[in-house]
Amino acid sequence: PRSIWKHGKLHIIHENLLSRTKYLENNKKVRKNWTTSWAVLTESHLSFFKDQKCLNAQNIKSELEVDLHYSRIEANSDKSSRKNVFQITCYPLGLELLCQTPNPTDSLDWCVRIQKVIESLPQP
Ligand code: I3P
Repeated sequence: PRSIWKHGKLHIIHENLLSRTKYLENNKKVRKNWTTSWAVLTESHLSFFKDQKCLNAQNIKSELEVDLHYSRIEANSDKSSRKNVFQITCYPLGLELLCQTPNPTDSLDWCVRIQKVIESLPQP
């Protein structure tokens, strides 16, 4: 998707494996389906790719892309029995995403970085 490119280059702030599931879609609760894929944080988006190799492709295609302009992050979530879960709410999509890492430090690291991106963007 074009939106994660800047001056023809993908400006990656952070990337790593990240587990995720949708919790709400179009403001409706959906059945959880946890998947682990390659997550990429840029200056405006959090995008998920099947694997790291996908980023080398000509027509780079993400599985899911969250516009952080209209998003909020919470470092904890009571919506899962799993550990190290944080939650991203994206208003235009009516989307709530739960994200998880095996390690608490990595989870907090994602949160801090994503929060910084959100704060750097103009808020509606
Ligand atoms: C769900 C699945 C999820 C689990 C969820 C279950 O069952 O086990 O992993 O969420 O718990 O309902 P199913 O596969 O039948 O959809 P967590 O792993 O986040 O706990 P929940 O009902 O408490 O949301």
